[in-house]
Amino acid sequence: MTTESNNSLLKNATYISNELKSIANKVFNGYRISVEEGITLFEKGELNFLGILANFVREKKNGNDVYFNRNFHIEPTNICVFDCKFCSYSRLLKQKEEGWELTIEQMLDIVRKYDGIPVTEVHIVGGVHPKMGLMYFAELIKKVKEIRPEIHVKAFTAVELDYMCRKAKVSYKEGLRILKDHGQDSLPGGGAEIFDEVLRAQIAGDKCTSKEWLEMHETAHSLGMPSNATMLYGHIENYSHRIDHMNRLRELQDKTNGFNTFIPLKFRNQGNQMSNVPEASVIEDLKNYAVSRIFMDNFNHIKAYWPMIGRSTAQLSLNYGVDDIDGTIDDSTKIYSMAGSEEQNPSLTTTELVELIKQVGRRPIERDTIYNVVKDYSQESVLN
Ligand code: V47
Ligand code: SF4
Repeated sequence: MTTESNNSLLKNATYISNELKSIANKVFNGYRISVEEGITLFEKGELNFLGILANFVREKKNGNDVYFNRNFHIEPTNICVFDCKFCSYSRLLKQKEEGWELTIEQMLDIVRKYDGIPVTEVHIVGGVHPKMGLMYFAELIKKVKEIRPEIHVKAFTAVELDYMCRKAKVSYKEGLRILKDHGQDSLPGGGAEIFDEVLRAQIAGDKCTSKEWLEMHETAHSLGMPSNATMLYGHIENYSHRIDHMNRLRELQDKTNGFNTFIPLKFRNQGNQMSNVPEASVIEDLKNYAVSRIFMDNFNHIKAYWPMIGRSTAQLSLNYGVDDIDGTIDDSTKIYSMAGSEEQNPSLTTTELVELIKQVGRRPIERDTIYNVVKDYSQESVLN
């Protein structure tokens, strides 16, 4: 729909309040909405109204394209010095027998398993192990690159990096420089959780602060390492907390333009200390994607992490602002399966992922980590 047709549709819609109409006007005319307006959208915007706005922004930025990439995950360990209340995955060092610790050789075997398979990215994230330090991981990355020189290494959340730098007694800049020199290309978006300091203290007590998370990403961007950003939602936060979180990211993006994508992560409540907190509904998930798309006007992409929300909601999300459904993953990403994700053994072949996108009338585009087009699958009839 054009801006004009959207504007006239709204003008005549008597059931939409003037307050919402004025926000819609801003969106259709390309203006940024304020923090207050973001909260109003969450509180008063009905799902279909939000969907029209979010889809307008989504199609303006990314047309009919839906991105995915071919990647695999390495989770070095689930031993963690922290004890986030929402985490179902981590084990303390004293519970070592319930956890895992991969050796460098075991991790390199995972890389070798993909010999001859055209993956473009390896995603390395795990618990914060007290004995796996900066130089250990720098060596790992160097060896990964020796096996697969062209692969993009997206590794370590700001939480893991903050701990590594502290232990090694180096600044964020020095630590990231060492990892970059050993072959790390970018940072994933994890560890952001919710930036509000009061809530963060309650659910993610002693790990790096919001300020430190943002500083790590700012430093990475200054070194030419792009990153992603996440937000854990649907737990004890309210709408103001969500918009505050997004606003801090929007402000940093204005400064650095180093974020590739924003990934809302739905809180799952199985097997953790917050199992008493009910999970958000699918309607809430879609509202959250839509408001994220509308509010985060300087982020090019909004990603739905399909193993977490499941294939059907991932398909629906493509009409509510999402333009990326992450990767074809055929190993077990345990951080979600242990928390009760929709997909217990997340695995989709490229053919299945392409079909999932085509089924809802969008164009499947395989991308690399920084959104270069690897292959346009929209015209493919026989898929590999
Ligand atoms: O920071 C942990 C989340 C994150 C639960 O950058 C949970 O491309 C829901 O950040 N319910 C780590 N979420 C994973 C992550 C990620 C995932 C996919 C792609 C990218 C990317 C990054 O997982 C943690 C935390 O927010 N998490 N436990 C749970 N119970
Ligand atoms: Fe450790 Fe990350 Fe789990 Fe927190 S979310 S306990 S930092 S693995």
